[in-house]
Amino acid sequence: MMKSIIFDLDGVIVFTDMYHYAAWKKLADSKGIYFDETINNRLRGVSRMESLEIVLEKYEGSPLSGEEKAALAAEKNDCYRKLLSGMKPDDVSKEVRDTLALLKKRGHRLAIGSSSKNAREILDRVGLIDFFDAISDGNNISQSKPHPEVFLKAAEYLGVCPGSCVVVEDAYAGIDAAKEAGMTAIAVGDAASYEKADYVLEMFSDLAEIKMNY
Ligand code: B16
Ligand code: MG
Repeated sequence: MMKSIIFDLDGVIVFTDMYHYAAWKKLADSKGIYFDETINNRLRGVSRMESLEIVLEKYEGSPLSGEEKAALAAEKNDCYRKLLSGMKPDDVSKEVRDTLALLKKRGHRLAIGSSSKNAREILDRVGLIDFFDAISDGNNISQSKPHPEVFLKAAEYLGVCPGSCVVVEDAYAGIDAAKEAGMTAIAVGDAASYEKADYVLEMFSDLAEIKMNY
């Protein structure tokens, strides 16, 4: 039996964190809120509204209502989506594309497990939407990483049990979510230093070297 592989999107397949940064920075600057790349790193894998709460830790104005917060999140998302509109197939590296193709050819089922509500749009723009057998994203979950829901839903959509899934993640919260779901956690990028990961990838293509049948 081949393991199913669930990929986080931002930071693993594509690198939209610079767009998230630009959009949050624009919003923060317009409201006089201090924001930098260190704060942006804390937003990795975190839902939009939870990200806003982190950004607002530096807000010094009068308390904001739920409606005002929703408006701020919408403003950030409008800006982010404008930046996404320039994405194209070249935004996925040859290495990532070739590795996904190889894993698929070997018979692995592939899924996305992303906190983003824009995941389908991104996958569509980079021409990968048909590559995945299931997509679980910010639109089908009520609790975001480190809660395991997004990965458990991906397994459910694939019709496989969680124990037969491996997760590829760049965020600590995502590694925690994978372990909580009872899945094998493979770390890339920022998560590579996290001791809870079962495997660490130096390069995305190393994924093809890990034994993933059982
Ligand atoms: P959206 P991932 C996450 O994607 C991003 O890492 C995180 O920075 C973002 O806040 C979250 O998606 C929600 O994104 O505003 O597009 O719904 O890493 O889980 O693929
Ligand atoms: Mg990520």
